[in-house]
Amino acid sequence: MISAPFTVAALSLLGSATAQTQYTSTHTAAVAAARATALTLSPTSNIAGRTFDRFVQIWLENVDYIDAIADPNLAWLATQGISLTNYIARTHPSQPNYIAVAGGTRHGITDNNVHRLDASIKSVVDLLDAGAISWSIYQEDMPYSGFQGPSYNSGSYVRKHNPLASFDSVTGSVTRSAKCKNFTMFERDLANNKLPQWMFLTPNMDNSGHDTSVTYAGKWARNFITPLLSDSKFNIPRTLVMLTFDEGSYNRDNQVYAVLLGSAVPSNKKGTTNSTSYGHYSVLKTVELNWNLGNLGQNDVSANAFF
Ligand SMILES: *[C@@H]1O[C@H](CO)[C@@H](O)[C@H](O)[C@H]1NC(C)=O
Ligand SMILES: *[C@H]1O[C@@H](CO)[C@H](O)[C@@H](O)[C@@H]1NC(C)=O
Repeated sequence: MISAPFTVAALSLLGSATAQTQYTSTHTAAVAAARATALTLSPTSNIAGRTFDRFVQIWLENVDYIDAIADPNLAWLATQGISLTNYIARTHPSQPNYIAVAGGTRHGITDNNVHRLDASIKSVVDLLDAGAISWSIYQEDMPYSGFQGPSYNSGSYVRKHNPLASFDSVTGSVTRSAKCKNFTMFERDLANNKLPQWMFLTPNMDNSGHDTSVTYAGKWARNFITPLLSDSKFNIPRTLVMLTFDEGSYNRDNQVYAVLLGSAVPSNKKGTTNSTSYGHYSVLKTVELNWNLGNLGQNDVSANAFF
């Protein structure tokens, strides 16, 4: 179970009393020390879902639907799955969209600043844990599992794009923090056949398109996802992958590209479109119905599910 050197010091560093006051230093020595002790967990499970047995979200940044679907690589990916042509992001700027998909509401957050949501506030991982569905998030360029700082590596990792970092119910838990990992751990978990049933991937600020362009993000997404779709350790039977954007530009209606990929998409649905009204709360609702997890009592309750 425990795949990293694990000491009592690591436990106390992440104890709930010190949630979000430890593990934030980006100084070289502090990072090296934390890397050596931070608990990392790679749980797996095998609970059959109604429509899929594995769910993977990959979020890109800040492009309107019409510009994303005009990109050749994103357009090609759309032909490999079901394109949701009426998917509206929740709000602007980035962070409340990530909070929304994890929490079923923005919890009043309207900016990209560091926020801490009280430990009593639940997120999707409370539902997953109660249902014994293994989960992990993978944040590219995060220095080690459970890092809580606002950014790292000259801002290529940012907390505002981390869906769970604002929830004290996650950061105050040693075992939950140990499942907030980086892309090194994604590659390792993939190679070791240790990917969970639910995962969320955030590419870094270049690969997500935030600091680059839709062309850059489209190339990255196609190059990253295509080999995964033919990897039997990733695209296991009944795998659903959703590629989307956190938000559009400020100039339009916040409609974003959203495509469903993976082995859970029936072959006769590949290359089709679906114009049902969806958004970030639909993602929660879909996962809740799939594994019969109940709900968070927020906007997830009334959202349309994908299936
Ligand atoms: C990713 O996280 C692991 C586990 O904490 C750590 O050992 C590794 O050095 C990190 N990778 C990078 C590139 O920072
Ligand atoms: C989208 O369309 C609606 C209405 O026809 C169906 O009920 C959904 O099952 C369908 N969903 C997907 C992912 O294609």
